[in-house]
Amino acid sequence: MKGLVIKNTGSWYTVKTDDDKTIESKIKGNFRLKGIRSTNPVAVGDRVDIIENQEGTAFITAIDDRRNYIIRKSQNLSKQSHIIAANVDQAFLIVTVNYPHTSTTFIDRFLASAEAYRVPVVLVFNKNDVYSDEELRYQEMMCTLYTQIGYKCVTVSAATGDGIEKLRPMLNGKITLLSGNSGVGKSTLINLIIPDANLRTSEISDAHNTGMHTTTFSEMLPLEGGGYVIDTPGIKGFGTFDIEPEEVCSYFKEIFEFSKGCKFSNCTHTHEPGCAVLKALEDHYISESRYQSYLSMLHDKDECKYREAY
Ligand SMILES: Nc1nc2c(ncn2[C@@H]2O[C@H](COP(=O)(O)OP(=O)(O)OP(=O)(O)O)[C@@H](O)[C@H]2O)c(=O)[nH]1
Ligand SMILES: [Mg+2]
Ligand SMILES: [Zn+2]
Repeated sequence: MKGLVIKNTGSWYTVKTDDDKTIESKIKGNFRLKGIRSTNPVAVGDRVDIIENQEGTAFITAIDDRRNYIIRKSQNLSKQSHIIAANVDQAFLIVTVNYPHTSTTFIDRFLASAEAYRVPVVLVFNKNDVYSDEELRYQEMMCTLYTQIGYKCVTVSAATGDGIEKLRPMLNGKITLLSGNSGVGKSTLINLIIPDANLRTSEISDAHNTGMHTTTFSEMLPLEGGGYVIDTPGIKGFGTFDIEPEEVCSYFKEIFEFSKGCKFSNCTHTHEPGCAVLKALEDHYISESRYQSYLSMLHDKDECKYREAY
């Protein structure tokens, strides 16, 4: 029997079968996935084969090839990865300019990893009901920056419902992953879009201005008009990226465009003469924050080399 993994809590996976039954399942045997050392061999969004057993549960016996996946590398040296979800049509990155503050480095790292796996991203700026004029101006600046690069940006408030109607048509019939830092309002937004989802939410900490990691497992929720949204645990950071320096640039859309004009084909856009990226940065066609994020990802590779040497 075939089905879709809609929830994963520890070693149990909730599978929705093609004839619309929901069965708690466990993995049978060892799945070896090419090249990925993952803490979860099966992820929410995976299409799987299952065999039912006498206890009313089932064994997962095979996984279909993935169209794509969103992965988070662990921050420690184990180099283990966690697959947040597989086979998604798009991701909504929920961003808050404050309560908690989402950094541009975090946004850019998310966008770069989504580019790497070819998942389109929409930036959803939430909590616009609580901001000062200054914070709203900053939010607008961010929207302008990312719109110019080519990302769709939407401003909403899950508290007042402002802007939510803009999200609905974008969700219809698609599998959409919601991601972002803890406390930005992912679960609150889903509760608003799917009233009987009843997802747990909790206030952010006053002392640290960060979320409490309320959602601990990814979960796929069906939309009335077809499609799914996936609620995910808040992420702090992405750990390091182990990608070749020449490759980093291709995950920053606008930097990549300018890099075509560089004098040297192996230009790292840091010091080389005739670098079209540095020129564009100087002329403010590339933003300082995006360039800093680019440098931080180039640097990841150095860190990895450094670590491997010891
Ligand atoms: N003022 C205001 N508060 C909001 C808004 N959206 C969410 N919140 C509040 O922010 C807090 C965190 O919301 P959650 O939905 O739990 O955040 P989350 O992103 O799911 O967090 P994790 O599950 O920890 O990743 C809750 O107290 C929500 O009520 C909003 O638009 N405006
Ligand atoms: Mg949550
Ligand atoms: Zn260059």
